[in-house]
Amino acid sequence: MRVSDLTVPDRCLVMGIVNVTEDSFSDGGRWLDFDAAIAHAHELVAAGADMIDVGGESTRPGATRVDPDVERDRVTPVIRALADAGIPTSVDTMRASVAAAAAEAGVAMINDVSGGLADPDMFAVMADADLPVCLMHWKTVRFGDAAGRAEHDGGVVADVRDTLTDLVDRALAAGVDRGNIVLDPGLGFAKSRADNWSLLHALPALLDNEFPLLVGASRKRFLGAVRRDRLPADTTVVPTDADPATAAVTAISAQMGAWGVRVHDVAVSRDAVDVAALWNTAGGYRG
Ligand code: PMM
Repeated sequence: MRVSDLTVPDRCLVMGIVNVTEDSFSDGGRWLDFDAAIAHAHELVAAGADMIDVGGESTRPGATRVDPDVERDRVTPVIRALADAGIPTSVDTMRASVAAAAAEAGVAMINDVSGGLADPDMFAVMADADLPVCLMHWKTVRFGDAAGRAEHDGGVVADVRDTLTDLVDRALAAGVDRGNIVLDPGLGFAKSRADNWSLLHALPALLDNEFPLLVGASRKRFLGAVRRDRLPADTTVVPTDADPATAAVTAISAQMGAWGVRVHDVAVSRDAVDVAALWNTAGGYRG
């Protein structure tokens, strides 16, 4: 399996999210049960997902870390069942042991929000599995504390670029294949609202290298704030209210050449990437 095997020709890939967790920010507890997780994954594929990201540990601000065995036992049966059904998956984990078990279960990609830094064995497992890997930027003093704002010396865009370059170097040194690396700016991870918008504004600069880019903006607080900020202060805004803003980010990211988007509401983001693809080819009609 190579990144190119997952890449969708002529359009941005849509990765649907199935969090097999109790406490993820927008969907915690909904897909903890195996049957519910599988049914939801199938719904996402029917809605247009190209692959499914399966996570067993929440990274929401304030979340406590789950036991490694619990995390493994949440994700591996789901990955195995989806692999048996021919559905490509990624495993969203910061643990080398969980990534290795997921590889054993037939996962197609390892997605590590710590960029390989949270577990000293992660890069070796990535190299050994010989699978596509997503290395995400998360500058933090404490894994599990996405809310803690990090200082990004020299500006967040330069920091993300430099850090991602460093992660690539470490991964390559550990034996990860160059053709297996996907990068992710880590929207919402120890970043202020302004940081997130700066990174989206700078997407062309982040895309200006050889590695495919995954954008994970779905339902993040800075997108919820788009609507909340123009409504009366006492209006309740729930995470799903950010789905239209997420689709807008998807459309623009796709247009700029993002490799993929990681989203909860697959149908609207799939519409958005299809619109971008049709726009770019004049819908196949040339006048
Ligand atoms: N965000 C979350 C979890 N995993 N993985 C990647 N590669 N990029 C992300 O932005 C990302 C991620 C947190 O979102 P969730 O709790 O809503 O799943």
